[in-house]
Amino acid sequence: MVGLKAIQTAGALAGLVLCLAAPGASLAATNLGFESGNVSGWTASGTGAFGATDSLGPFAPFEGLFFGFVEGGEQDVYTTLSRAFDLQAGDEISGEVGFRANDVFEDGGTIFNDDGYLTINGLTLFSRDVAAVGDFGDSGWVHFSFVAPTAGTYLLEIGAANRGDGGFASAVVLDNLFVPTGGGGGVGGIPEPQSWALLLLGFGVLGASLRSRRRLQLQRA
Ligand SMILES: [Ca+2]
Ligand SMILES: [Ca+2]
Repeated sequence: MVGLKAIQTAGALAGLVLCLAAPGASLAATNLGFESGNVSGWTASGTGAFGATDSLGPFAPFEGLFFGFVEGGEQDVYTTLSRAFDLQAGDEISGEVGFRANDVFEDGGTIFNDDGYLTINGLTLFSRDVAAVGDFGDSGWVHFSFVAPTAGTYLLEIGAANRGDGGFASAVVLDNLFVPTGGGGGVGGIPEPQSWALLLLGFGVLGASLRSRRRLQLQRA
């Protein structure tokens, strides 16, 4: 009887461990490289175009079949895509970003110096404008990386804006984003399907163990 009880206790503990481990389990964030063919998991703002594409001006995917992009819309308003990640101190985010100028710096005395950026928590890791890449020029894919100085939530954002008018929108492109395993929760992260499965498995093991213990107690009575 002692042996059986020990096994039941072990089962209950295993179930409990699974329960506790599930919500914070190390699960990778999905669609970091836009391979879903859309911006699932990302948040957009602004008045210009955004999305996942297989081609934009001179850009082809750095990785896979798709990459993300934002284009300027209304003059001086950034179109953005952003996403939050929970990181531990020392975790490193990296990826490829680029700027495609679809305008000229100056025409007839008017300046159309469209620009774009990539930031993490407001820190600029990439910034280009038409002046930097030339009329209808581009930066090519540029590698970036960021090491979290402390544990916390970090917001990665790309943005692009039209200058001088709202036409000939330039773009910022993003691909091959890498976030350390476990950074997928984001702000108020909802457990992903695998996480729920683990959670239910945990409850199941715990429940089965309690049921068999109850049966034993009934038999003894
Ligand atoms: Ca990709
Ligand atoms: Ca423009």
